[in-house]
Amino acid sequence: MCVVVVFLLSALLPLSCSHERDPFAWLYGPHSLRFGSLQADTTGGECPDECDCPPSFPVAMYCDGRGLTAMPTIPSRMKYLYLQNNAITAVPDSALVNATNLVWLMMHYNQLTSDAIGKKAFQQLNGLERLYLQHNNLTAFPSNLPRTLQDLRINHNKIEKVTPADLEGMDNLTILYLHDNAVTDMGTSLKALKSLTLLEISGNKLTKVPEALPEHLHQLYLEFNSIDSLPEGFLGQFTQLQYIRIAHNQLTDKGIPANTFNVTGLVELDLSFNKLERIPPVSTTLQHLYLQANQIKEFTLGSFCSVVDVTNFSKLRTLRLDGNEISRQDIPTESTRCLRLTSSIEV
Ligand SMILES: *[C@@H]1O[C@H](CO)[C@@H](O)[C@H](O)[C@H]1NC(C)=O
Ligand SMILES: *[C@@H]1O[C@H](CO)[C@@H](O)[C@H](O)[C@H]1NC(C)=O
Ligand SMILES: *[C@@H]1O[C@H](CO)[C@@H](O)[C@H](O)[C@H]1NC(C)=O
Ligand SMILES: *[C@@H]1O[C@H](CO)[C@@H](O)[C@H](O)[C@H]1NC(C)=O
Ligand SMILES: CC(=O)N[C@H]1CO[C@H](CO)[C@@H](O)[C@@H]1O
Repeated sequence: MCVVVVFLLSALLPLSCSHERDPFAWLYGPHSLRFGSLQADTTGGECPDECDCPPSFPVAMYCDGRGLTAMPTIPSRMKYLYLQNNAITAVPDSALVNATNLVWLMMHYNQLTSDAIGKKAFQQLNGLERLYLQHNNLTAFPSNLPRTLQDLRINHNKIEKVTPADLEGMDNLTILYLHDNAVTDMGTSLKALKSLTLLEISGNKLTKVPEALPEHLHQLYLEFNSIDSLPEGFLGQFTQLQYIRIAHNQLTDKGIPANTFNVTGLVELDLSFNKLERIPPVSTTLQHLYLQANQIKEFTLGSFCSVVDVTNFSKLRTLRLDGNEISRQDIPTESTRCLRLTSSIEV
């Protein structure tokens, strides 16, 4: 169908038209890119042979999944650069010098090591908002990352340490994916991230909750670490936290200060696969509570409701208690007055 349309249109158009920027570029499939590139925008340099630069979207360059082992040359007009799924090993200081207009830089699934990234490689990218470096072989944060970043994904690497200098001044960073690294300590490095709403730091080697967490977090994911206790007043510092997951850690009752989770605003709390022996008190506003695979021996209705009447009842919808040391008989019948919205309690 498309082929017929293109054929008819080109037959009807005067020849001179084809010297202009091609108005029908959007009709060509990906296989026609070579043809399209005859009229391609070459502002700031030619498209390298190993990449595609669609004439219909002249500020994007697609070099993903082509077995590249080195950085291509990058025309300076490019804003969106796709380099993922290659075997690129290095980003020398000179590799991005002309790419100062980049807004997105996708480099996930490559073979980057920290030693092979120039100290100033990313420094001049003054408008960069998204940087994807996940699934590489990095052992440290690259130096001098642009402070303009909003979304930084550096998960699935081998990073052991995060320092304040790595993240300082990233006032607009809202998303940070750091999971599946080997981080043992972050010091106060997260403190400066005043816009951060999502912190994913599961699958590291943390033994405690990072200090100075940003107060505007909405989502905090700390699963698969070795955290055995939580700081006093831990959730009081957040004004907008809705989702917190601390599953697969070493939490014990002793490590959780009284009323830690009795805070309004929280929607989901995941404490599964820990070593809890009792149900911690939670706010009546909580909606989803995961406690499976702990060592809970008793069903304490008071953990959900301290009083029960027409207006005071738990808003809990999901309650998982399977894989503990209680059975259905341990749940008193009056629970239904408190847990009115809970569709089923899994034990
Ligand atoms: C940067 O641009 C200059 C001038 O156009 C060019 O000579 C050089 O090869 C470019 N460098 C890279 C790494 O693209
Ligand atoms: C990156 O790590 C993988 C898996 O650990 C390894 O096979 C590969 O050789 C490493 N690449 C470099 C460049 O170090
Ligand atoms: C953050 O965003 C604001 C508004 O777009 C901008 O003025 C400011 O320069 C940005 N800050 C950084 C560190 O890029
Ligand atoms: C939670 O805290 C409120 C006061 O902020 C208190 O009235 C309520 O009893 C507490 N809930 C539980 C289950 O301890
Ligand atoms: C203990 C408790 O939560 N009591 C509340 C019951 O509901 C009334 C009306 O909404 C509140 O004023 C009480 O604080």
